[in-house]
Amino acid sequence: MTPINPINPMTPMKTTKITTHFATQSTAKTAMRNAALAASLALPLAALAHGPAQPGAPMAPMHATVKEQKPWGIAGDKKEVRRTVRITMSDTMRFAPERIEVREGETLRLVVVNRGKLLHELVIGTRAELESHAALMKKHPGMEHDEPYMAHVASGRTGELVWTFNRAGEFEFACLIPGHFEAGMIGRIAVVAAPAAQRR
Ligand SMILES: [Cu+2]
Repeated sequence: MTPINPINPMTPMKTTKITTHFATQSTAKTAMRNAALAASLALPLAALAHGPAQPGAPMAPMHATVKEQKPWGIAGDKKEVRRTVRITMSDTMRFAPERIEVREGETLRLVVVNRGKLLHELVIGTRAELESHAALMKKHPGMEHDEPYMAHVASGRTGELVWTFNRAGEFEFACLIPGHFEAGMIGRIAVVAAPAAQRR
């Protein structure tokens, strides 16, 4: 409501308008600063979660089109696939096989079969990466994420991923659904160095 001017009740007081103007301006500035801060804080989480960080934020092509080199490899091209490895997942919280061996530079098609009644997933990474990701999923159970190095597979379904193991080393694959990782739903991937890169 507009305050009544006691001197002339027909003229609304001007002072209210001025203070409102200042208040609006400083609020807008603060909001902008907060938004910038929120955006910078959201980045590390968004990088992990890779869902749309904020509604209304521009949709960046975060996966499929962008191939990001990871310590455990890079998203593969289907036409580079020379070998398919089938891995089954079960409610006993185990993968079969539990260990696969890959040559450095090899692109694998991983066909991931869920024989259980629960949702399972296969996520490739280093032990450290998988552990921190599992901790994050425990904190945010509904967290949505999708990356070229993971496959979420519903009960009775089959998922697939194509990955190029262009870094030699010992890596792991795991189901990071809370409880499953802790129950030992972890497998191992040995990426054997290519002959040219091998030391004598
Ligand atoms: Cu699982």
